[in-house]
Amino acid sequence: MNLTKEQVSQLLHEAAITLFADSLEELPPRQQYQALAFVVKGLAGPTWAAAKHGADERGQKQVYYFAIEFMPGRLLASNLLNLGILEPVEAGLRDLGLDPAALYAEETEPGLGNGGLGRLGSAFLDAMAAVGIVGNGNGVRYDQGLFEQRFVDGYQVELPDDWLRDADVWETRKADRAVIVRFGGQVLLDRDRLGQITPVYRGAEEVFAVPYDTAIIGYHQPRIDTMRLWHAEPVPDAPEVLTAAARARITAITETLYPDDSNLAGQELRLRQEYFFVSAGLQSIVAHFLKYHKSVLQLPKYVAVHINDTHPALAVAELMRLLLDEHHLSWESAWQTTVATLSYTNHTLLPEALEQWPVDLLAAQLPRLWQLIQEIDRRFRLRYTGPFGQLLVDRAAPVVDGQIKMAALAVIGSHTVNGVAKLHTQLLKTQTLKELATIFPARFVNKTNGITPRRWLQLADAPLAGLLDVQIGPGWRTDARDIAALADKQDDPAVLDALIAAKQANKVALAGYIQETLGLRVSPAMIFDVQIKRMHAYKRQLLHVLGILEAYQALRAGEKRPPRLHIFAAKAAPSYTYAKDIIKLINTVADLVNHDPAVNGALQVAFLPNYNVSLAEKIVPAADISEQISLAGMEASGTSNMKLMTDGAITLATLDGANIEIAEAVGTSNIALFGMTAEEVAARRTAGYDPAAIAEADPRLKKSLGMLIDGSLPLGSAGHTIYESLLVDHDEYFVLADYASYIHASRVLDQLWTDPHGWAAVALQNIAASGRFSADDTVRRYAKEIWHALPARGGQEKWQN
Ligand code: 6GP
Repeated sequence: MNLTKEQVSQLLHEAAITLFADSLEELPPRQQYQALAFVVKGLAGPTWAAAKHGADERGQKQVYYFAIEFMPGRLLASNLLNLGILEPVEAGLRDLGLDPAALYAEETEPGLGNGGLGRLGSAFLDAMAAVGIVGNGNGVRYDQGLFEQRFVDGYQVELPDDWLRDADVWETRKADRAVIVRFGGQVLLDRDRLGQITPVYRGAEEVFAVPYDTAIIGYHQPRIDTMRLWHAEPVPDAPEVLTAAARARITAITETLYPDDSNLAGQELRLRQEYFFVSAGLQSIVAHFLKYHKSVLQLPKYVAVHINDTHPALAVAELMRLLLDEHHLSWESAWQTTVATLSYTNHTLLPEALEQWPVDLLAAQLPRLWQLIQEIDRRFRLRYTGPFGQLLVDRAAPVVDGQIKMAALAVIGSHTVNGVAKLHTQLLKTQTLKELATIFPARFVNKTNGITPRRWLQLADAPLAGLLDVQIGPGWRTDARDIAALADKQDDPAVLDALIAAKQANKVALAGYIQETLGLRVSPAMIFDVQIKRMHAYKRQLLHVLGILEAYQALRAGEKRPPRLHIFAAKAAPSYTYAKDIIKLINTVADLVNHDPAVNGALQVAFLPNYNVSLAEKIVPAADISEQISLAGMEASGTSNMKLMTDGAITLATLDGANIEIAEAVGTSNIALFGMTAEEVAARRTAGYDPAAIAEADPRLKKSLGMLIDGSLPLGSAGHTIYESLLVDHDEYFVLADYASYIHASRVLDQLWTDPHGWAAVALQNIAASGRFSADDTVRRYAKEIWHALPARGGQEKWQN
């Protein structure tokens, strides 16, 4: 798209008048941001409108990505970049005396997810648009995003995230496309004389599902995809007047992300959320499809629906319902059509995250779906008990012991199932979903995750992006695989110096942010050692803390070590008290080391509050070390590992998730690996393990653990809880088992740091090897091998003015 800075100025002034009846100069920064976003939305509008019909008219297959979470991050800069107008707009803003970065920072990030799952969904939407796949997100428009995190006395405090307070400029409410979703009541099956069955609903609760659409602009592409999020409202003009309680029950569906499901009411709400966006999405897809095609039998030829983790797995039964009840297909044709349309990705091996619903709950909320799930279960058992035996089929079936197993439903109702890293897919096939993989071996494939280099490199890391342009030309901006060309420069001292300078610039910026946020003065000359991800026992932030306490003791004993700043950012789920105890621990350790003159300048800890996409954009480019230290066999893939590598951090990692493929890509001499493999962990679990003996044998470790309970760290009950989890409750996540090799690997990095060019050469190899983790490639593989929706010209068409 062509735009001059003069046009930018004119459009902005007009928008200020239109929106706020005030001149641009008079507006507060928040409104200046809104005016700019409004201009950008307008610029994208015609292409978006054309794209909506284009795909249908060309008969191009569309992908619908169903996910209960999306984390798009701030959109303004990303949209400008993708439209190809970042430079003129920034120049125009500067001419007007406005700071582009300050305006971008005015945007409220939609925190409609908890972490990796939601961020991956958004990266995939961005990537699909970039490679020319007609992609649509389908999710939930929560009134409140994930909580805003603050620390009070070192403890996490959760504040509501009222992200819509100032309205979201990017979304468009499409009230005319609303559909009705039904819950509860009774369903009777009416059979007419020809044997056709029609369900009759009595006393069902009707919910109005209103879509809000956001444009997903493809990088330098002439077309735009859509993220559609559904909002729950009472049906307007309904014949019955609803009580306040009935209205509240409806609006609760899209009020908050992830209600506390430790009680039945929370579980019920979660189930209602899941069905709500699945039913609304599928109803609107089928209705739209039939505007262009005659028969629903053609659905799989033109539509792929992807189930992102099990939260949308009810899609299997809901699509059956639509095909049977509303389009009157036979069971066999409906089933064939359903399976050929759906595919499923699993994102976790954690047992507590594998969803199951009590039959009573589901049957009460979704009586018609319960009938269909029973029939799916009955036919599954009938078909496979002969060949595979009762025992195996009982383990694989969707309905077992009064519970409905969503992963089983998803696998049975999909044509393809994938894990998100090689190891993860392997573990799915051999452990978690072993029985289903025995029955459907050909269904299981791997698709390792990816990240978008546009956000993490082009936007977040301008110094490195500029360096790449100079050293290898700008081709990498369209095809991340081109970054590989950087590998040849590893012996060029000028390139290594430039790389060090680029990293330094990012570290200076982050140091400023740390000072501003925590009041902590840090030196950009330190090693920036980063762990950013959800707070969870399996991710082992605790191991990192024990490493800090080891260094603390070493420094106090007079050892010399390169100065290191440990940076954490993480939210703990509000009801996960153990994770919250670890937050308290990190903040308390930070307090100790940051105030001890004996180590000051050599060891510091910064725990930045309120981790989200925007904060990650500040931290990732400034990282020297990327801590990926989960217990092997527990992290499905990880994606912060990929982002940090792309921006030139060296990975300190266990052989878990995608770390294994990162090691393959970069070579084992360019990554610091440590710890047990997944197989060794499994063997150790069986053999038994004595953490107390390990602690006893290592004086420093023993001292660190003692600090948890001897008053040197004022931790309250958190210290005892953590101490006992490690030494009394058998250290479920094998923190102590991997401790010695973790310290060793970390010390190897200390050694490397003393040789700046040696360090930079390793960082350079990491950047050069990161191209294969581009989400563009990942979605191309999904499109080719799962969705069968690769664009005809490989998505290589260029922007037309
Ligand atoms: C996460 C996995 O924990 C992470 O390893 C992976 O990189 C990410 O998904 C994207 O695939 N899983 C979730 O966030 C989750 O909620 C149900 O899984």
